[in-house]
Amino acid sequence: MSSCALGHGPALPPWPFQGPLEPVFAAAIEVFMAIRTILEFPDPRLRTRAQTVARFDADLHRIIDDMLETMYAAPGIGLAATQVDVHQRLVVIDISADRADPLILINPEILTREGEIATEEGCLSVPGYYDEVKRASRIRVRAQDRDGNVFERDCADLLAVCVQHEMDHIEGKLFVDYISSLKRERVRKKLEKERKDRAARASTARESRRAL
Ligand code: K1U
Ligand code: ZN
Repeated sequence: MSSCALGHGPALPPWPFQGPLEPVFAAAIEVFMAIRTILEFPDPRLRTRAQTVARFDADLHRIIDDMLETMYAAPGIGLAATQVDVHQRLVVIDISADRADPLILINPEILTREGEIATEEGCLSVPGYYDEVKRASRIRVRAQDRDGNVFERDCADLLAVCVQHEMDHIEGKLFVDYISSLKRERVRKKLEKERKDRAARASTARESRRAL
């Protein structure tokens, strides 16, 4: 790791940050900005089936707040805990235009499904890829809120699609599982190449800083 010119610690990486950061900077960003790293396909951790949330405490509230901040910053209209490597049954959603109407679903269950809707979906864990997926157009969901209170909600259209997409994440399922294996393999190769290129650029940048 290169040092700061005053000898107080590691030198700041060039802005904008690209690729993996030195652990000390990644930790500082997590503490001060609470934006968590989103796992990308084909990371095997995205295939984990999440555990039931049992404790509605300050740790859970911290994860929820970080997930909301991460979703708004991405930007996205939803985020599942699995995507930030937290394997608990927790999702956050906000499809509102003013980005000020968050819906938090803990231990969600779909009680009823009706109709069908085909939507062009995206995923923060599959950046740059969009494809049509057919899902139920109206669902009734039962979940718990951040304090553990049980509630039920009817969801339609984009909200219904988003809830189903996020609930797939906590089962370890991705929207690319609904497309052909040929397309999925193409997406996997492209994202693997982008990840390797990013890592190589970060390594070159580290070497250059060391040489200074
Ligand atoms: O789970 C995720 O990865 C988030 C994903 C949710 C989703 C999108 C589309 C259909 C179903 C579920 C996203 O938010 S992708 C980004 C996106 O759709 C968007 C971003 C900014 C403004 C509007 C939409
Ligand atoms: Zn997703």
